[in-house]
Amino acid sequence: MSAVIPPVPPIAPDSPGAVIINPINERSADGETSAAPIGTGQKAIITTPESSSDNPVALNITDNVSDGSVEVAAATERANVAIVGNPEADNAARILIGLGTNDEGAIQSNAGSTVQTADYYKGEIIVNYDNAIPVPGVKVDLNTQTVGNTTAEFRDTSQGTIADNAPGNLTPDAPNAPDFYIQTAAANDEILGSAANDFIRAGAGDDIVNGGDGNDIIRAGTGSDEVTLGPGADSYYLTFDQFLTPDGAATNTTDIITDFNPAEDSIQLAASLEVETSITGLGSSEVTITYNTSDPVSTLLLVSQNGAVINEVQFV
Ligand SMILES: [Ca+2]
Ligand SMILES: [Ca+2]
Repeated sequence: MSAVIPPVPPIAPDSPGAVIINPINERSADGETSAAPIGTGQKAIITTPESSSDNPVALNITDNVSDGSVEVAAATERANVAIVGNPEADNAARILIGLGTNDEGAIQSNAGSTVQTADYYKGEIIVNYDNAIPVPGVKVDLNTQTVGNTTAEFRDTSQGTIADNAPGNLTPDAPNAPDFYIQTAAANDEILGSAANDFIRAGAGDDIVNGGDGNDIIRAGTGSDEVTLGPGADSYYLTFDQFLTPDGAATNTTDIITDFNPAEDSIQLAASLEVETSITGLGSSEVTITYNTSDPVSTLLLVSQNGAVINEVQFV
Protein backbone atom coordinates (compact mmCIF):
# COMPACT_ATOMS: atom_id res chain seq x y z
CA MET A 1 0.00 0.00 0.00
CA SER A 2 1.31 3.41 -0.91
CA ALA A 3 1.24 6.13 1.67
CA VAL A 4 -1.66 8.52 1.12
CA ILE A 5 -0.96 12.17 1.99
CA PRO A 6 -3.76 14.70 2.61
CA PRO A 7 -4.34 17.38 -0.05
CA VAL A 8 -3.05 20.91 0.52
CA PRO A 9 -5.10 23.61 -1.21
CA PRO A 10 -3.11 25.95 -3.48
CA ILE A 11 -2.73 29.57 -2.38
CA ALA A 12 -3.89 32.40 -4.63
CA PRO A 13 -2.18 35.79 -4.13
CA ASP A 14 -5.54 37.49 -3.60
CA SER A 15 -7.09 34.88 -1.31
CA PRO A 16 -8.16 35.84 2.25
CA GLY A 17 -5.18 35.73 4.60
CA ALA A 18 -2.62 35.65 1.79
CA VAL A 19 0.61 37.54 2.56
CA ILE A 20 3.11 38.04 -0.22
CA ILE A 21 6.56 37.53 1.29
CA ASN A 22 9.74 38.96 -0.17
CA PRO A 23 13.28 37.65 0.21
CA ILE A 24 15.35 38.98 3.08
CA ASN A 25 18.27 41.21 2.13
CA GLU A 26 21.03 39.84 4.30
CA ARG A 27 21.50 36.46 5.86
CA SER A 28 24.58 36.49 8.02
CA ALA A 29 26.15 39.93 8.00
CA ASP A 30 25.61 42.42 10.84
CA GLY A 31 22.42 44.34 10.38
CA GLU A 32 20.69 41.49 8.64
CA THR A 33 16.95 41.35 8.21
CA SER A 34 15.12 38.97 10.55
CA ALA A 35 12.61 36.43 9.39
CA ALA A 36 9.15 37.79 8.53
CA PRO A 37 6.55 37.06 11.25
CA ILE A 38 3.60 34.90 10.23
CA GLY A 39 0.81 33.43 12.34
CA THR A 40 -2.08 31.03 12.16
CA GLY A 41 -4.70 31.84 9.56
CA GLN A 42 -2.11 33.48 7.35
CA LYS A 43 -0.93 32.16 4.00
CA ALA A 44 2.58 33.00 2.84
CA ILE A 45 3.02 33.02 -0.91
CA ILE A 46 6.37 33.76 -2.50
CA THR A 47 5.96 35.31 -5.94
CA THR A 48 9.09 37.40 -6.35
CA PRO A 49 11.91 35.66 -8.23
CA GLU A 50 14.78 37.39 -6.40
CA SER A 51 15.06 34.63 -3.82
CA SER A 52 18.31 32.68 -3.97
CA SER A 53 20.45 30.48 -1.78
CA ASP A 54 22.15 33.65 -0.51
CA ASN A 55 18.94 35.63 -0.21
CA PRO A 56 16.22 33.32 1.09
CA VAL A 57 12.67 34.01 2.11
CA ALA A 58 12.51 33.50 5.87
CA LEU A 59 9.28 33.03 7.81
CA ASN A 60 9.05 33.16 11.60
CA ILE A 61 6.07 31.26 13.03
CA THR A 62 4.95 33.48 15.89
CA ASP A 63 1.87 31.79 17.32
CA ASN A 64 2.37 29.95 20.60
CA VAL A 65 -0.51 27.58 19.93
CA SER A 66 -1.17 23.91 19.42
CA ASP A 67 -3.93 24.34 16.86
CA GLY A 68 -4.47 26.42 13.76
CA SER A 69 -2.52 26.36 10.53
CA VAL A 70 -0.05 28.42 8.56
CA GLU A 71 -0.01 27.87 4.81
CA VAL A 72 3.14 28.30 2.72
CA ALA A 73 3.65 28.14 -1.05
CA ALA A 74 6.52 29.01 -3.34
CA ALA A 75 4.97 30.25 -6.57
CA THR A 76 8.12 31.18 -8.42
CA GLU A 77 11.09 29.22 -9.70
CA ARG A 78 14.19 28.73 -7.53
CA ALA A 79 12.57 30.20 -4.43
CA ASN A 80 14.37 29.34 -1.21
CA VAL A 81 12.07 29.36 1.79
CA ALA A 82 13.25 28.89 5.39
CA ILE A 83 10.64 28.46 8.13
CA VAL A 84 11.87 29.13 11.66
CA GLY A 85 10.41 29.86 15.10
CA ASN A 86 11.44 30.29 18.72
CA PRO A 87 13.04 27.02 19.85
CA GLU A 88 12.05 27.77 23.46
CA ALA A 89 8.38 28.39 22.69
CA ASP A 90 5.61 25.90 22.16
CA ASN A 91 4.99 27.02 18.61
CA ALA A 92 3.12 24.06 17.22
CA ALA A 93 0.79 25.45 14.60
CA ARG A 94 0.34 23.05 11.72
CA ILE A 95 2.21 24.09 8.57
CA LEU A 96 0.67 23.25 5.20
CA ILE A 97 3.15 23.46 2.34
CA GLY A 98 1.76 23.31 -1.17
CA LEU A 99 1.65 25.19 -4.44
CA GLY A 100 0.64 28.72 -5.38
CA THR A 101 -1.42 30.13 -8.22
CA ASN A 102 -1.52 33.39 -10.13
CA ASP A 103 -4.53 35.72 -9.90
CA GLU A 104 -6.32 33.61 -12.50
CA GLY A 105 -5.95 30.45 -10.44
CA ALA A 106 -3.30 28.72 -12.58
CA ILE A 107 -0.67 26.76 -10.65
CA GLN A 108 2.71 28.48 -10.88
CA SER A 109 5.94 26.50 -11.18
CA ASN A 110 8.16 26.31 -8.10
CA ALA A 111 10.83 24.35 -9.99
CA GLY A 112 14.22 24.37 -8.29
CA SER A 113 12.72 25.60 -5.02
CA THR A 114 13.66 24.66 -1.50
CA VAL A 115 11.20 24.80 1.40
CA GLN A 116 12.69 23.83 4.73
CA THR A 117 11.84 24.07 8.40
CA ALA A 118 14.15 24.41 11.41
CA ASP A 119 14.80 21.01 13.02
CA TYR A 120 13.22 21.97 16.37
CA TYR A 121 9.84 23.11 15.06
CA LYS A 122 7.15 21.18 16.99
CA GLY A 123 4.10 21.55 14.73
CA GLU A 124 2.92 18.91 12.28
CA ILE A 125 3.86 19.68 8.69
CA ILE A 126 1.91 18.44 5.69
CA VAL A 127 3.51 18.83 2.26
CA ASN A 128 1.72 17.99 -0.96
CA TYR A 129 3.54 18.63 -4.24
CA ASP A 130 1.12 16.67 -6.40
CA ASN A 131 0.78 18.79 -9.59
CA ALA A 132 4.05 20.67 -8.99
CA ILE A 133 5.52 21.78 -12.31
CA PRO A 134 9.19 20.90 -12.96
CA VAL A 135 11.11 22.85 -15.59
CA PRO A 136 13.97 21.25 -17.55
CA GLY A 137 17.26 22.67 -16.37
CA VAL A 138 15.77 24.40 -13.33
CA LYS A 139 17.17 22.26 -10.53
CA VAL A 140 17.75 22.81 -6.83
CA ASP A 141 20.99 24.69 -6.09
CA LEU A 142 22.85 22.09 -4.03
CA ASN A 143 24.91 24.88 -2.45
CA THR A 144 21.81 26.23 -0.69
CA GLN A 145 22.31 26.49 3.07
CA THR A 146 20.12 24.19 5.18
CA VAL A 147 18.35 25.81 8.11
CA GLY A 148 19.15 23.29 10.87
CA ASN A 149 18.62 25.10 14.14
CA THR A 150 18.33 28.57 12.61
CA THR A 151 16.20 31.03 14.60
CA ALA A 152 14.39 34.22 13.66
CA GLU A 153 17.72 36.06 13.76
CA PHE A 154 18.79 33.62 11.11
CA ARG A 155 22.45 33.11 11.92
CA ASP A 156 23.06 29.39 12.26
CA THR A 157 24.88 27.95 9.26
CA SER A 158 26.31 24.94 11.10
CA GLN A 159 24.24 22.33 9.30
CA GLY A 160 25.91 22.77 5.94
CA THR A 161 24.50 22.87 2.46
CA ILE A 162 22.01 20.60 0.75
CA ALA A 163 24.98 18.84 -0.91
CA ASP A 164 26.49 18.25 2.54
CA ASN A 165 23.24 16.54 3.56
CA ALA A 166 22.80 14.44 0.42
CA PRO A 167 24.29 11.11 -0.63
CA GLY A 168 27.94 11.80 -1.45
CA ASN A 169 27.53 10.89 -5.10
CA LEU A 170 24.82 13.47 -5.80
CA THR A 171 25.93 15.96 -8.46
CA PRO A 172 24.03 18.78 -10.18
CA ASP A 173 23.79 16.82 -13.42
CA ALA A 174 23.06 13.39 -11.92
CA PRO A 175 19.92 11.53 -13.10
CA ASN A 176 18.48 12.14 -9.62
CA ALA A 177 19.47 15.83 -9.32
CA PRO A 178 16.55 17.29 -7.36
CA ASP A 179 13.88 19.44 -8.95
CA PHE A 180 12.54 20.18 -5.46
CA TYR A 181 13.94 20.11 -1.92
CA ILE A 182 11.62 19.64 1.06
CA GLN A 183 12.72 19.50 4.71
CA THR A 184 10.31 19.09 7.61
CA ALA A 185 10.93 19.01 11.33
CA ALA A 186 10.44 17.28 14.69
CA ALA A 187 6.75 16.32 14.55
CA ASN A 188 5.05 13.44 12.76
CA ASP A 189 4.94 14.91 9.26
CA GLU A 190 3.29 13.79 6.04
CA ILE A 191 4.97 14.54 2.72
CA LEU A 192 4.02 13.82 -0.89
CA GLY A 193 6.71 14.67 -3.41
CA SER A 194 6.23 15.81 -6.98
CA ALA A 195 6.15 13.65 -10.11
CA ALA A 196 9.75 14.82 -10.73
CA ASN A 197 12.90 14.34 -8.63
CA ASP A 198 12.53 15.27 -4.97
CA PHE A 199 15.04 15.34 -2.13
CA ILE A 200 12.86 14.90 0.96
CA ARG A 201 14.05 15.09 4.57
CA ALA A 202 11.44 14.41 7.20
CA GLY A 203 13.43 15.18 10.36
CA ALA A 204 12.64 13.54 13.68
CA GLY A 205 9.21 12.08 14.47
CA ASP A 206 7.28 9.20 12.95
CA ASP A 207 6.83 10.48 9.42
CA ILE A 208 4.93 9.29 6.37
CA VAL A 209 6.66 10.05 3.07
CA ASN A 210 5.66 9.29 -0.50
CA GLY A 211 8.17 10.37 -3.15
CA GLY A 212 5.77 9.93 -6.05
CA ASP A 213 7.17 9.52 -9.56
CA GLY A 214 10.71 10.59 -10.43
CA ASN A 215 14.11 9.66 -9.02
CA ASP A 216 13.74 10.65 -5.38
CA ILE A 217 16.08 10.79 -2.41
CA ILE A 218 14.23 10.16 0.84
CA ARG A 219 16.02 10.74 4.13
CA ALA A 220 13.35 10.01 6.71
CA GLY A 221 15.42 10.86 9.79
CA THR A 222 15.08 9.47 13.27
CA GLY A 223 11.76 7.96 14.38
CA SER A 224 9.78 5.08 12.91
CA ASP A 225 8.85 6.16 9.41
CA GLU A 226 6.73 4.81 6.57
CA VAL A 227 8.27 5.45 3.16
CA THR A 228 6.78 4.91 -0.28
CA LEU A 229 9.48 5.38 -2.89
CA GLY A 230 7.16 5.39 -5.90
CA PRO A 231 8.18 4.74 -9.52
CA GLY A 232 11.69 5.71 -10.65
CA ALA A 233 15.19 5.00 -9.37
CA ASP A 234 14.88 6.10 -5.76
CA SER A 235 17.30 6.28 -2.86
CA TYR A 236 16.32 5.55 0.73
CA TYR A 237 19.14 7.37 2.50
CA LEU A 238 20.38 7.07 6.08
CA THR A 239 22.89 9.13 8.03
CA PHE A 240 23.92 9.07 11.68
CA ASP A 241 20.88 11.20 12.51
CA GLN A 242 18.65 8.18 11.88
CA PHE A 243 20.19 6.59 14.96
CA LEU A 244 20.02 9.37 17.52
CA THR A 245 17.15 11.36 19.01
CA PRO A 246 17.35 15.15 18.68
CA ASP A 247 18.85 15.08 22.20
CA GLY A 248 21.53 12.62 21.10
CA ALA A 249 20.08 9.57 22.85
CA ALA A 250 20.08 6.08 21.39
CA THR A 251 16.97 4.87 19.55
CA ASN A 252 15.29 1.63 18.60
CA THR A 253 13.13 2.31 15.54
CA THR A 254 11.46 0.57 12.61
CA ASP A 255 11.24 2.05 9.11
CA ILE A 256 8.92 0.52 6.56
CA ILE A 257 9.48 0.82 2.81
CA THR A 258 6.17 -0.08 1.22
CA ASP A 259 7.32 -0.63 -2.36
CA PHE A 260 11.03 -1.39 -2.58
CA ASN A 261 12.01 -2.34 -6.14
CA PRO A 262 15.52 -3.84 -6.11
CA ALA A 263 15.80 -3.46 -9.89
CA GLU A 264 15.72 0.34 -9.57
CA ASP A 265 15.85 1.50 -5.98
CA SER A 266 18.81 1.60 -3.62
CA ILE A 267 19.41 1.64 0.11
CA GLN A 268 22.16 4.18 0.71
CA LEU A 269 24.04 4.93 3.92
CA ALA A 270 26.36 7.83 4.51
CA ALA A 271 29.97 6.74 4.04
CA SER A 272 30.76 7.41 7.71
CA LEU A 273 28.34 4.64 8.71
CA GLU A 274 30.47 1.95 7.08
CA VAL A 275 32.64 1.78 10.19
CA GLU A 276 29.96 2.87 12.68
CA THR A 277 27.30 0.24 11.92
CA SER A 278 26.87 -3.49 11.63
CA ILE A 279 24.20 -4.93 9.38
CA THR A 280 22.33 -8.21 9.53
CA GLY A 281 19.53 -9.66 7.40
CA LEU A 282 20.80 -8.76 3.93
CA GLY A 283 19.25 -11.21 1.48
CA SER A 284 15.89 -10.98 3.24
CA SER A 285 13.11 -8.41 3.49
CA GLU A 286 14.05 -7.38 7.05
CA VAL A 287 17.42 -5.80 7.64
CA THR A 288 18.70 -4.69 11.02
CA ILE A 289 21.23 -1.87 11.14
CA THR A 290 23.00 -1.40 14.47
CA TYR A 291 24.73 1.88 15.19
CA ASN A 292 27.62 0.95 17.43
CA THR A 293 28.75 4.49 18.19
CA SER A 294 25.98 5.31 20.67
CA ASP A 295 25.86 3.91 24.19
CA PRO A 296 23.67 1.88 24.36
CA VAL A 297 23.71 1.01 20.67
CA SER A 298 20.88 2.22 18.43
CA THR A 299 19.07 -0.14 16.11
CA LEU A 300 16.96 0.36 13.00
CA LEU A 301 14.80 -2.47 11.70
CA LEU A 302 14.23 -1.81 8.01
CA VAL A 303 11.22 -3.68 6.65
CA SER A 304 10.57 -4.15 2.94
CA GLN A 305 6.81 -4.43 3.23
CA ASN A 306 6.13 -5.92 -0.21
CA GLY A 307 8.55 -8.76 0.53
CA ALA A 308 11.16 -7.61 -1.99
CA VAL A 309 14.57 -8.75 -0.82
CA ILE A 310 17.21 -6.21 0.21
CA ASN A 311 20.46 -7.68 -1.04
CA GLU A 312 22.82 -4.78 -0.55
CA VAL A 313 23.35 -1.39 0.95
CA GLN A 314 25.61 1.23 -0.59
CA PHE A 315 27.89 3.52 1.39
CA VAL A 316 27.97 6.88 -0.37
CA1 LIG B 1 9.30 14.81 11.14
CA1 LIG C 1 9.05 12.52 -6.90
